[in-house]
Order: sequence, then C-alpha cells, then structure tokens
Amino acid sequence: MTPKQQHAFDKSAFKISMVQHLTQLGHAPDTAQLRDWYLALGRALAEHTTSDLVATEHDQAIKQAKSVNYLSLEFLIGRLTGNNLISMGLYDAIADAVSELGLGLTDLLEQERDPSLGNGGLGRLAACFMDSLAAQQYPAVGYGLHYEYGLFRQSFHEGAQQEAPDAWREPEGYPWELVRPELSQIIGFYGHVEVVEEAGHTYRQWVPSLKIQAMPWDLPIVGYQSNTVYPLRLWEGRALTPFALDAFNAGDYTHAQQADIDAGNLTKVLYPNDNHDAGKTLRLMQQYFHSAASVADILRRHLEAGHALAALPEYETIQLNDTHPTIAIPELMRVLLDDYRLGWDEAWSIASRTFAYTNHTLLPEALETWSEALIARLLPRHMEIIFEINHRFMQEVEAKWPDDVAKKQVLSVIDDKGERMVRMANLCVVGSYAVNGVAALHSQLVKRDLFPEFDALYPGRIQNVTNGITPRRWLKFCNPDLSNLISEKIGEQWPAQLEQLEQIAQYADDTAFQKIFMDVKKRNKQRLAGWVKEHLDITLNTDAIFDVQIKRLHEYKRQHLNLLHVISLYQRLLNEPDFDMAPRVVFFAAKAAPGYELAKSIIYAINKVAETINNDPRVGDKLKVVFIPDYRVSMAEIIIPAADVSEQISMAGKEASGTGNMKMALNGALTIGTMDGANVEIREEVGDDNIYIFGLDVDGVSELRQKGYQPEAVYHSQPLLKAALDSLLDETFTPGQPGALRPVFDSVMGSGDPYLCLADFADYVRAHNDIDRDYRDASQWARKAILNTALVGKFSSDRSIRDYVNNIWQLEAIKR
Ligand code: B1N
Repeated sequence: MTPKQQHAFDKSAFKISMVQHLTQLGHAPDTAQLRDWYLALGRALAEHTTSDLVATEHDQAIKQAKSVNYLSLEFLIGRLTGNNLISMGLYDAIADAVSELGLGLTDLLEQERDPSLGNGGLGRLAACFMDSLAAQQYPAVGYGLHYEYGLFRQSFHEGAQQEAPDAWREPEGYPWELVRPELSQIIGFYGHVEVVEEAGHTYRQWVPSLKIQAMPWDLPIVGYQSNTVYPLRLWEGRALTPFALDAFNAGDYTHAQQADIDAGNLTKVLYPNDNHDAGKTLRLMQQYFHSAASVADILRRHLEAGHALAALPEYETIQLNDTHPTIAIPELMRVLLDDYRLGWDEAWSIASRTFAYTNHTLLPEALETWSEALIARLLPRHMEIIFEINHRFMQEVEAKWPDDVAKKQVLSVIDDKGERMVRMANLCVVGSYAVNGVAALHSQLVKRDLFPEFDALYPGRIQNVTNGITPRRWLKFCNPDLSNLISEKIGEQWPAQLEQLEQIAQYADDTAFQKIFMDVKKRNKQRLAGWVKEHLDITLNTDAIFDVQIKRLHEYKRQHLNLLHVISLYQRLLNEPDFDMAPRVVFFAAKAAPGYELAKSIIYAINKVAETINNDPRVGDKLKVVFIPDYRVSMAEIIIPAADVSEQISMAGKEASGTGNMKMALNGALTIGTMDGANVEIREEVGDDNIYIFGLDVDGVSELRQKGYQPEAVYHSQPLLKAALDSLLDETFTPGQPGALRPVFDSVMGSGDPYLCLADFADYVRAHNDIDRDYRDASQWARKAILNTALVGKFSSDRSIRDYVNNIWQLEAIKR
C-alpha cells in the first residue's frame, strides 16, 4: 500500500455526501433537525478517517516497525468532531460547506454528546497521549472498553448531587465508531484447570465455564496534520450465544435471555471512582476482559505480520495505564505457556520485556489489591501463574538479601497479613521493564516512599515522565482568539512545536500586546458568563477575577479549603467596613463518586454557600460563587480559556501530577498552588513571580505530622478561620436547618483534618491577598498571564510522548 495523499477537499461532493447520510438516517434536508445534520456531518467525515484507519492497519511499514499498545480502562476523549476537523485541516472548509447548507458549524458541533469514557485526569491523559502519538506518527493502538454508559451525568437538587445514566451513544450510534466483528475475540471466566499429557510433557490448560464475546469498536485518532489515523479499540461484552434457542423453543423465554443479560452487563457502565479502589467482582471481570481481548489482538497482529513469538518485545510494547490492566501480564504468560507451550523462562523473558507500567497515585485507598480467593475462582489458571511469578521473584529477593524476612514481606506480590491479597502494583513492577511516575516530585516519592526496596533491587527501572496535554484541543480548538493572536506573532507551527510559544515572552511588557491579550481573555470570560446566565441564571461581572477550581471532588484536592476562603471573604465584606477587594467570581466544577459521602457533603456545602452569597444584596457584584454542574471535557473547553486564577491546592504529596494546572496556565491563568505534582515544574518554567505558591511542602507536611498536628489549636488561634468554620454549624447557609453542613466541619476538626486544610489556611489567604493586589495592576497582571502562556511549552503531551519513546518504548516514527 502506498502512502496516501492528504485528501483534496471537494466541497460540492462533501455536501452531497452529507445529504446522502441525512437521507440514510431517514430525514429530508428541509425538515431535518440540527441533531440530524450533526449525525450526517459526523458520518460523512468518518468515511474519510475510516479509510485511513483501515489503510494504517494494512501499512507494511507499520507492521515492520515497533508499536506501543496503550492499555487503559479509561479514555476520556471528549467530542471528536471539532477536534478531528482541526487535525484533518478541514475546519474552515467544512464551516464553509455547511454554511452553504444553511447551517452553522459551531451549532452543529454543540450537538455532539461527550463520550465520557473516563473519570478524570487518568482517562484524559490517555486521550491526550493518543492525540500526540498520532500527531508524531509513532505507531500506536489504544485499547479500552466500550462502556454502554459513561461517567454519570450530574445535576443538583436543592444543592445535592443527583446522578443520571450517561447513554453517550445516540440511539442511532456514535457517528465516529466502526464495529469490527472480524476482529472479535472470545474471553473465558471461571471454570477449572486440567493437566494434559502430550509427547511425554505435561501441560496445564484452563477450561473456563463462562465465555463472553469481545466485540471491538474502533474510534479514529486523527493525527494533527499528519495524515495518520490510529485506532482507539474499545471492547464490548456480548453474549456468545445471544439467545438460547432450545430454551426459547421450550417456552422458557425469560431464561433464554439470561446469557444476554450476564454478558451484556460486563461493559454496561464505567466505574465512577477516581483515585479509589472499590474492589468489586464485576470490575475485576472488566479488567480481565479488557486485558485478555487486547493481548489476543496484539498477538494476532504480531503473528499476522509474520514475526516470531520470541520477537514480541522487538515489535510490541504494552503500556499499562495504572494497575487496572495488570492481569494482562499473567494472561500473556498463560497464552505463551499453555497455548503456545513455551517454557517458563522463555515465556517470562518475552513478557517481562514487553510490559511497562505507569503509576498515577500514591493514595493507599487507590492501590489495587484483589483477594486471592476471588482471583482463584474467576481466573484459576492466572492465580497459579501469579504464585509462580512470586515464588521465583522471592528466590531473587533471597539471593539479593539472604534471610531478610522483612524485605520479602514488603516486596511480595502476595500480602498475607490477614486475608491473602494480590498487590497489583507489585506484580506490575516485577513484570515490567520500566515503571514511571507522572511528574518529577511524584516519581521521587514513588522511589522514596512507595517502592524503595524495588528501587534498590532494580536500580533505574523506576523513571519519571512528566504528564502533558495536547495543545490542539487545549489551546488551538478551545481558544481560537488566543490561537490566532499567537499565530499572528510567531506563525502557525506552535500547535506541533509548543516550545515555540517562548517567543511570545518578548511581548510580555508590550502594552499594546497586553491589551490585545487581555481583550481575548475578556471575550472568553464573556462567553463563559453567557453560558452561566443562560443555564444557571446568575449574572456575572466579567471585570471580576475568574477564580477556577475544576477537577474531581476529593478531600485531598481540598475544595473545602477553597470554600473556607470564600466564606471568609464573604464575612469580611459584611463585617469590615474598610475591607476592599477586587471583584471575584469563584467557580467550582466537580463530580463526586456516588458512594463518597463526604465528597457529596462538600458539594452540598459549596452550593448552599453559593446560594446565600449570590442572593445577599449587601455583597453586590463583589463576590459570586458558581458551581457548574456536570463537569466534562466540553465544559472544560469553555471554562479554561476564561480562567484568571487556577486553583491547584492539594495537600503536598497527594496529587501525582495534575493536568488541569497545565491547561489553565497555557491559556493565561495564574496558578495558586501548593508544591505538589506538576505545580513544582510549572513554577520552574514560569518563575516564582508568575505563580502563587503557598502552604506546607512535602517535608513540611511530615514535620508537622511528627510534631503532632492539632487542628483545634489552629482553629482557636485564627479568628478569621474560626468564624468561617463556625458558620458551617449555624443557619448562615442553611436557614431552618442548623447543622446541615456539619459533616464538612467535622472532617477538618473532629476527625483530625487528614489533609491539613487548617494548617495551610493562613498562607492560602495570604497568597489570595497577593493575587488581589496584583490583579488590580492590570498591566502587571497581563504581563504575568502572557508569561504563563509563553513559558509552559514543556507541558505539551508531544514532549511527554517523546520522553516515553526515547526512554522507555524505543519507537521510530513512521511518516505516512
Ligand atoms: O492521574 C492523573 C494525574 O494528573 C492526577 O494527579 C492523578 O490523581 C490521576 C483509580 C485513578 N491517579 N489515579 C487515578 C483513576 C481511576 C481509578 O479507578 C485511580 N487517577 C489519577 C494523570 O496522571
């Protein structure tokens, strides 16, 4: 197959194609709704990307090159249509074509529902990485699950979070996806292990008692200006025998559907937890289903390309996005041992040179363990293999540290204090050729606190790759005015070469440029204010500081610290006649896991405080609090370009990286943040004058813990803080319901403030006062904002991918 030319765009042919797709959907041009036209547009465009996708699959050059397989239970891709138009270089041409059909492109794009196939940063990172792989033409396949329902949709009822199912695919199907029945796989569960004898050898063979079909759906990942389309392959669970005809014929209709119900449940819904392991059986079934189907597909591609099994590590590398696909390691071993009948050493040599593992969190409650009993029941052969991996690993530990029981206890894949549990992270480190953290500080802590013994045993195995974000979606697409301004100054190459933004720094002191830059910010704030007016009926002052905290709701992220600051501003406005402040709008957007009660209480508290402040005439437009419901990628695309201040206020040591921090800085927001995750590296890039750092750092946190931390003492010594906290207990924010916000109060007082909100409060207020002072000097503020945009080129996910390619995967780009 010869490399394909970029498609020459034929406008009239495209319009005809759109009308044909509209007709196939059962609509006529004169009566079709906007939604129908959006579906027709998506399908017409997908024709092009599908042919490129299939061409990539048959590309001999790619088959002879090494590929990365990115295994992730989450891909939070966001809407594809606008992004793909940008990548294909067709945005303006299509805008023109649809206008001749009497349609507005932006209206059409608004019709698309977000594919919310992820919870937060981990899933969004996977999406940015696929974008950067395709843009830079490093051969890649993304493997995920085709959930019928993505992350729940959030609304508020009298301030409390309500969850509704997210049927992200239209009844007509998602226009960009392509089902690939010829690539389906059969995946087993349960059953037993048999011993078979052949030619004097004994082999073990798993006989599963349940089989489910894995049906792949491909979404096209279109490389920016690269002519390359890689598949994001999502597996759907289907009943193997969709209908038990015997039972049906015998009149047992309900029972006949049973298989359908079980298999259909497997990929029904994404687990809505972020940074938390709930340990449910169905989740382990999803993980195995995902891993086994992906491993089978990788081996199929490898063997069809004509390569030897033993050469697998030279042609394929498998990146495990956290421990969620860890079971792929014993699965590959099982296939090599039992199906291909390799010896242990040969199989292990292949597997342990194929896998690499990314750690995304140090939070103990997020580190996955599965009970031996559960694995043995669901995957009996895998449990045997895990024991064998661990047995041989323990011999290695014994050789390195003879008679050291303590070392073996911490390193073992099996935790046998209490019910025996398999530690998935340990299994990953043992079975991978590389392990990485996601920001410099985080990787240091992975080595120092999480895996010090592994780091001693395997020096160099644990590395760092700092996260990144795609500048295509997170600047070019979501902030067209700023993009145009940048292109006028430095040309059009920056979306593929983000380091070039540095050239913008020379305009930081140019008052004319400052004005244009801040005018762009103003228009983005007006766009967001328009959204808020239309959907929430709150009127905002767009001269105010737009102070933004958008991320999952979690105690360690400390939305409640932000809330305490908001309350204290409110109280000072009411109580201190001389108190003056620049007007502020504090934005929150966050989903809480449905089972996370305290997170839901914090949402409720923010909503109640917002309601009170926004309706208090004494406040005027000095302070407003807006909780934007149903945070999702398409909402982030409106909020981020409008942010003046980016809240990154996790307790030091807890946020592995963060990526919203990078998105907002790139769009000219100033960070208020702790020395945590990638904030540390953002500060390094933008300089101390252009970021507001506060609070305890990692060492400060441990020193305070050593000394003995007493939140009550802080409470009694700081009148502003005490007043803010006390207001949670009376009726200030919940008229007629005193104590309704007590859970939030108790979380920082009664149960000891595990994330040190009170300890960091005073310095947080100090940093906000600095922001208030600096914002009032419009020229100084503009300078800082411009320098943020100019100096965060490092955080392009193109750079992250190059780090993986050079330091871990060892891939060559294949130019098509
Ligand atoms: O991964 C992001 C980081 O930028 C964030 O700091 C980090 O919190 C996030 C279990 C997780 N870590 N762990 C998860 C998600 C779902 C789940 O079921 C854990 N998410 C992160 C990208 O590196």
